[in-house]
Amino acid sequence: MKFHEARNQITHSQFEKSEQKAILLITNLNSCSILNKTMKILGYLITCVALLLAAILSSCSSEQPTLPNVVVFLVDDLGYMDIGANNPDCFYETPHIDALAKSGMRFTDGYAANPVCSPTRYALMTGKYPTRVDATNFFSGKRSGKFNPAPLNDNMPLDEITIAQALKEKGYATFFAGKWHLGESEEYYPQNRGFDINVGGHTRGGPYTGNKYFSPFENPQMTPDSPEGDHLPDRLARDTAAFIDQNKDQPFLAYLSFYSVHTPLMGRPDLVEKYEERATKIKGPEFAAEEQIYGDEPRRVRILQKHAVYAAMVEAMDEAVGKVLQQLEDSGVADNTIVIFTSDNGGLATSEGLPTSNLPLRGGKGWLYEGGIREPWIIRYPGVTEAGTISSEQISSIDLFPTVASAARVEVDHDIDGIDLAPALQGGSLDRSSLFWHYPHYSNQGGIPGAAIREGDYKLIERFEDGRVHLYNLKEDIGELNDIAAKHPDRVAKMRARLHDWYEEVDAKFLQPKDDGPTPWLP
Ligand SMILES: [Ca+2]
Repeated sequence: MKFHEARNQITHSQFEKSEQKAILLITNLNSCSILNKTMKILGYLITCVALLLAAILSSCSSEQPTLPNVVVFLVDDLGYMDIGANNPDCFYETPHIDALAKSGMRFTDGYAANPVCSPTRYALMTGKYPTRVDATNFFSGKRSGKFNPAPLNDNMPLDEITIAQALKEKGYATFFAGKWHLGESEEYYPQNRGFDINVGGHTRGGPYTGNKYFSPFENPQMTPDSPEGDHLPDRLARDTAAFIDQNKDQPFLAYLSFYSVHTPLMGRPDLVEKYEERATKIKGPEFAAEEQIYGDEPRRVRILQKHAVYAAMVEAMDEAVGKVLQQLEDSGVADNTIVIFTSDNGGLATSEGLPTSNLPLRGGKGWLYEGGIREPWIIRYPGVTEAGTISSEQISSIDLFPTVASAARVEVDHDIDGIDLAPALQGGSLDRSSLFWHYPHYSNQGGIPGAAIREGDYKLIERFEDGRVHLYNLKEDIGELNDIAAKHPDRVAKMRARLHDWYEEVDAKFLQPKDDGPTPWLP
């Protein structure tokens, strides 16, 4: 606000009155003592200045737009191809998520920071690569193979600044519901990491207490428990909706982190029945063979979506998303609320019931192939995103913190890895050359210990047992079936060098020898 603009906002009558009185004073100067007159003139001038200052202040506050609310939907283990918006042939119905995509921006090349859970959740909370704190596997996954895994830090360190803390300091009301999986004891739980309210977030990575997805939930952080017959995604959505309505008159952050659609595979009976019937009409081979890290046998991978229970879980989650989105409308805050929808890792395709297919993406949860890391990413930012737009910018979980912080006008004065997505949300491109993944672990799903770097259309995967690399052109080969490393030695050398520089930058750790065992490869 410029000085003259503020001055113009002083009402004419206020100015005229002051000016008239000043003129009157000047013409009467002769009849009073000089001191007296000077004091009176000064008094009127002070009045003018005070009016001007008041105008500046009031115009500043009226010009300042309200801080936007933020709603984040994080779905556990939801694959890129599990929503209709990304997959027109999707077996599962996701009308509310698809409608959200139509009203905002959908990203085709959005990623999770890691192929499994806790590291991605750490990245979403902090804006940093999980490797910086050795949070490189789900907490506390320490499975070994030919070698021992890299050391794992299985708590989100207490000195990290979470997006909830950053917004809370800005005056936001902050709410968390669902799965947390970022620490083993209460000091690490959401209520101690920036959230005013925590419904159900604790140390476990799934709904493993009580009747699991159906009440009683017996979740130690969810009181009171639900009446019998309640379904977990619906309970979490109702609590989120209630929080939104109670806080509609002030800025808020609502982080709904579904336990769905993670195992145990349990669906609402009416939905299971619906999809069982539909599954009978789906023909074709359901499974194929994938390479794996354990033994010499190939691993089974699902290549056809037709799992009725999983489908029921996806649809119930979508219904819960719809309930929260409807509350934004009913509370009159939809036009000032940023909605973000994403997942923490790829769809589960190679273990624990093999419930979904990520085809044409290779692999799934626990793998560095696209099936393990490419995610649904939708952002609706009223006034910024254009409805129904699609962006192919490469984005990652690390970008949530800076994007939300920037929207909430929070100054970020500590180092993070993510970038503000605002240019992409406005339809432009991002200033980013590389994205990195680092997974020095033997996944429960058969995935290999390794790392990956993506630059433009190219993705390089480096294996940690023996240092082998693979290069794929994702534009021509999204299924990563055609390794072109041998044809592009220069590109391989450059991407590998940048990956190795990044290892140094984030102090990456690698596989360890077993007692008296062979020494693993090191970069
Ligand atoms: Ca997960």
